[in-house]
Amino acid sequence: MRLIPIAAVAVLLATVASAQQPQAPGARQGGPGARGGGPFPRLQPLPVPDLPREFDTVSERIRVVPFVRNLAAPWSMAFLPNGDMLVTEKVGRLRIVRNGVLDPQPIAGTPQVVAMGQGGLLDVALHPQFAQNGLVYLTYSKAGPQGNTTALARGRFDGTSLTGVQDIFVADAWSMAAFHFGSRLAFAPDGTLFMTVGERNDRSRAQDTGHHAGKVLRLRDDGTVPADNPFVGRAGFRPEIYSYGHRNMQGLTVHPETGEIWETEHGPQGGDELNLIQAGKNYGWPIVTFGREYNGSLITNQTWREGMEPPVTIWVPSIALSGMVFYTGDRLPGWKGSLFVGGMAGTQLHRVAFSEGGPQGRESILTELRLRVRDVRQGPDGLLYLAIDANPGGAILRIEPAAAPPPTSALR
Ligand SMILES: [Ca+2]
Repeated sequence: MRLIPIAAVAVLLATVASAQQPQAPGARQGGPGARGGGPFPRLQPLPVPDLPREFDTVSERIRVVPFVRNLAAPWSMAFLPNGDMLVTEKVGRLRIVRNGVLDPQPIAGTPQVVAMGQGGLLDVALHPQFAQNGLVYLTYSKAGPQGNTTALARGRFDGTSLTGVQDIFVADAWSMAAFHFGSRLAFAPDGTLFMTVGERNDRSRAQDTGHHAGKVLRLRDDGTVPADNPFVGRAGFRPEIYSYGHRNMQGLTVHPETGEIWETEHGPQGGDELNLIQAGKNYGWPIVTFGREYNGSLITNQTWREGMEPPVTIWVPSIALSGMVFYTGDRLPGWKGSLFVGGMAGTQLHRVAFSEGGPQGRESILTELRLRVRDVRQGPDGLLYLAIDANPGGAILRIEPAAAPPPTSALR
């Protein structure tokens, strides 16, 4: 087990990029045994283990403990100031875990969601002054005359139920199908709220700045537009847009020291991206990508273009990146400063280690468990919590330190 140096990843990228130029010798459209159509098949996920298990990783020996069971497709987690945890279930319920025990009764007052395909009740975030105002933010798939879209609702949590829940932003990202909703939330240090909206599996929308699909949005805490957004007042741009050219962004987090906005998004077959989000930038989809169509054919032969922001790093094949967090705790000191991101189809927790110069290496963790990791968050106890996407059988796992980490050799 070793950390894959980023330099090696860059070589891999170059290899992949050249392989994606004109068809390699022997490569064919279809061919014997080719099935075409859907994504390349993966091994079936396994059930969440009943008992704690220990694993060696590069910098930590860890114990993985089942924390909460019997959830239906948990999508996101948020820790309350008292240590209790809110959990969204994609099927449309908001749950609460008090002192490690799941309340059998869902929290009342949540919006009616379209629980279909990739849609449902999605992210949950607390207002930065939650302790004073009790405000909880939820993203969800909302039905309307034009099909469904991604909406942001806000309500006040009184410890038992949500009251006064109302939509404070409804994205103009309508579709009759139930694909690519986004929609992660993250509050920036200045109190503005970032929200991702996927391109609804209609890739032409990602470059069309006349609506919200395929965009990272920046809102005030009441859902209105901050006056200093990059495209305010510019013709042809929705004023909520902060960056564009995105596909389906399933992870979003704010760096705890720099305040930078980091985002993950799903490529098609290959080309999952980690992006550093900057105001007004174009992130390229579908003009540039490291991914291919699910039948293996090219989407574009360009992986980079002047004026478009390249990803910080990519995953080929895709692992279906999900929620993420920069680890800042003291309980797992070897992981301090690393970015952790879930992998769903790739059934893993993925670590991106950083040094002063930037991302330094990557490591796949918990592949042995073969679980779809939908979200990862740091608890107030300095431990990591993983939401495992299964229905039935969804769960929250906790990662604790075990014994000393194994000896590792220096990277070459
Ligand atoms: Ca991109």
